[in-house]
Amino acid sequence: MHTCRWLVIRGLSAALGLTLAACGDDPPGQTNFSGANTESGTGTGATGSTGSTGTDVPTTGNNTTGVSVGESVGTTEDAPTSTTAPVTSGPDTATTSGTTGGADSSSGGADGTTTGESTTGSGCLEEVPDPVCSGDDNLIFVSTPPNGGSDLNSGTSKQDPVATIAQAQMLALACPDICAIVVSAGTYQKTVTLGSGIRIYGGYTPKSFVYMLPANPTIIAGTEARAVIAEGLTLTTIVHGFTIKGKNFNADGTSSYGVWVKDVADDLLSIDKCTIEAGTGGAGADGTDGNKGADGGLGGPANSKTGGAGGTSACGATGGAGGSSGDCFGNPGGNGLAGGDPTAGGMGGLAGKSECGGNVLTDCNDKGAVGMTGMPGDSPDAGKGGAAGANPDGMFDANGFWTGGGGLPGTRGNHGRGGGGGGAGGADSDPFTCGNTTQAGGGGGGGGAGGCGGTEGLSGGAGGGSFGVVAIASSIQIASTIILPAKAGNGGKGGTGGNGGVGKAGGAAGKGTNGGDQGDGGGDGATGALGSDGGGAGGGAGGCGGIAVAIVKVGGSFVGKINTDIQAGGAGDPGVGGTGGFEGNGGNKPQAPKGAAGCKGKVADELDLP
Ligand SMILES: [Ca+2]
Ligand SMILES: [Ca+2]
Repeated sequence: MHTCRWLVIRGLSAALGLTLAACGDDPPGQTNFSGANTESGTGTGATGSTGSTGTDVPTTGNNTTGVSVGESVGTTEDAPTSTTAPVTSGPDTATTSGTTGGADSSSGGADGTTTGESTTGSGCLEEVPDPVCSGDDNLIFVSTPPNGGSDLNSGTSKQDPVATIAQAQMLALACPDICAIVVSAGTYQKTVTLGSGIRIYGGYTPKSFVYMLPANPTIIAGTEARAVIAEGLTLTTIVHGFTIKGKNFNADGTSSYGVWVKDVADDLLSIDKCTIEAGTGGAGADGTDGNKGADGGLGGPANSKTGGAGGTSACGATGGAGGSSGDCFGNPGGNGLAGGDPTAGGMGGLAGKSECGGNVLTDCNDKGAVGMTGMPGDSPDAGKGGAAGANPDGMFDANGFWTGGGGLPGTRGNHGRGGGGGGAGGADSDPFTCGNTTQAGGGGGGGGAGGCGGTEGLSGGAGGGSFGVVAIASSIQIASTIILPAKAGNGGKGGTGGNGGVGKAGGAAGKGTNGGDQGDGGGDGATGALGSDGGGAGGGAGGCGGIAVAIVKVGGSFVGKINTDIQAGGAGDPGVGGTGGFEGNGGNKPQAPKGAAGCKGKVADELDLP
């Protein structure tokens, strides 16, 4: 193997320390350098007691034992430090080679070969970056703050790790060939958006950066709906050795996605040795309840011969106007209306017959007839309950987010119909032989307005999905990874349908004019008729439960799997339908039907969606 080693040659003074890089196989020189290294190391070991670098001692010691890389640990680690700061590197060199190096450095004199044997027998790790063995070059280091990570650091050495994956990616992308990122154990509380060409590896021991995956859980904890985002990658991108935890949601039907991939072709993204724990989907929102319909207005009273006004209505379910009477006529009441709804009834009452003949013999002892009462409005039809959503799979929208199967709202109750106006009384006109008088009838009362229909209950929202990996228009590879969907959200309850408004009474009638003889004069008008109640609205359907799926392939995506273990999540329960509203605001009146229950979510290892 072609190894590079950084070697420090201690000259006459530490201040003039000279650093050389030696590459390849050069046994003679190497031995000498190594010897020099050990010597200078031991020599400065005394100086090493200056402290700050003292922490390196156990670290490097662990390294050596952990991965048993041996000699190159000391040399590789020392070099950059001594390069940047020759003076302070003295202790560093001393400590590392002093402790681990005693035996190692001597064996290390034989260079790569011996190093390989003294480790695992196969040299540096090849599956992942191995800074302990290969040095810090071309790597960006990440540790949690307790382990020394800070985004003010350079990130270019074990001793100088940055604290966030975002900062590490920025630094890695600035490297000439894009540095790989090595991340030590701990929880990184932030959703990661992968840059194109990023290779990021978890599973390293803090400080020493020995790779030991199971022992070093390295966690990316999502802080939004998606924990890891990969979109539009055009270079090979690798995520290795992480536990990826989707964020848990409780409400608003929010879905949780562990790894979300969009527009990544050609297997450019590989996910290796990860554990993907999806978060819980949020419960769907409850449907909004309908409102009670407005009550009708009372019919207006007649004013003597003038008919009363029909009751007013917010929805056009007005009462008919009462008929008015005048010289030798009486008008019928107007029809009540239902605001365009097909509610029947509410015709105005007929007017009373007038007695205005001019026959001096027969037209004296007569009187206008009483007006007829109008018809009350009929009961309107109730609204219908909302139908359930029929597609539990839901769908992905153009932005790549899932929405569950939605139910329908209920429908509005029909409006009641205004009562018909009362007919006016007939007038009476008598010839000169009996007074030559004309007396008007009474006006009819206005019909009461109908109640408005209740407004519909809206459907409950679908529960949020719980997704391990979602690939949209992509082709990716997953290897040696465990995927665990969680519980999807339950569907929201359908909204309750509103009650209908109350229909109101018609107005009082007017009396016919009378000169004193009860056998003569105008007829009385009729009262307005009662407006009918508004119908109750139907309840909204419940929302569908969310789905829990380990791998979703959208738009013909491909997800290659090697040694991938998929476990089952839990489907969201259907939301119940909302109850229907009552006609006329309750009592023993008819009730509109309830909305249907939502569909049950599903559980699947894999699901293809358009
Ligand atoms: Ca008459
Ligand atoms: Ca008369």
